[in-house]
Amino acid sequence: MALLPIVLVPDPVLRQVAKPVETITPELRRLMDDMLETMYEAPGIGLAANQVGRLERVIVMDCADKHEGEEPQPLQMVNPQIIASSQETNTYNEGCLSIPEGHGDVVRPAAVTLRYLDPDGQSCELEADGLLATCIQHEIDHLNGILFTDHLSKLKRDMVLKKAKKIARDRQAG
Ligand code: K1U
Ligand code: ZN
Repeated sequence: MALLPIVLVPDPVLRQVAKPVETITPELRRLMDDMLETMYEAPGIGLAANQVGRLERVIVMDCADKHEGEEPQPLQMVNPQIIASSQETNTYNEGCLSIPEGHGDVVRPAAVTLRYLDPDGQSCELEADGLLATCIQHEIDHLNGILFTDHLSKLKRDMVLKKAKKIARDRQAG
């Protein structure tokens, strides 16, 4: 497995819409394994293909609470689709591995039902709530070229992105 570079704002790939996967190949499975390794190393709880410069509709996640001693719960999803969302909402202070040091309160449906293919091409359905539901929606937003900052007020969005872009520039300058 390999660590992949994580793309930072304002890279245009973060604003592109990823394309549905037609065939799950060994190369795509390798990509998802590399994404999981990259996510764990970051560290993060989710990662979408756009964030490693790829435009296939794949996401990976692990929302297990390690501080509570939970076992790892890695998820690799191909062509994820939300098929139902709750009326009830939840607010979570989200971060993003592509927006260095950026955080903001985002309101989203508290629970979602998701359909996706697993790495073996099996069709799966998952009902999620809590942090997993938030993370799923954040990652599917990435596949649609949407960042969590798009859900914030203009004032907060501009502040978060200005700071993140400066950090990204400084990191690139070494
Ligand atoms: O997609 C991403 O940018 C990853 C992002 C996912 C996410 C975080 C919070 C709410 C929704 C989605 C992250 O993983 S940011 C880092 C993070 O949240 C974290 C890092 C270490 C331990 C626990 C959480
Ligand atoms: Zn993100």
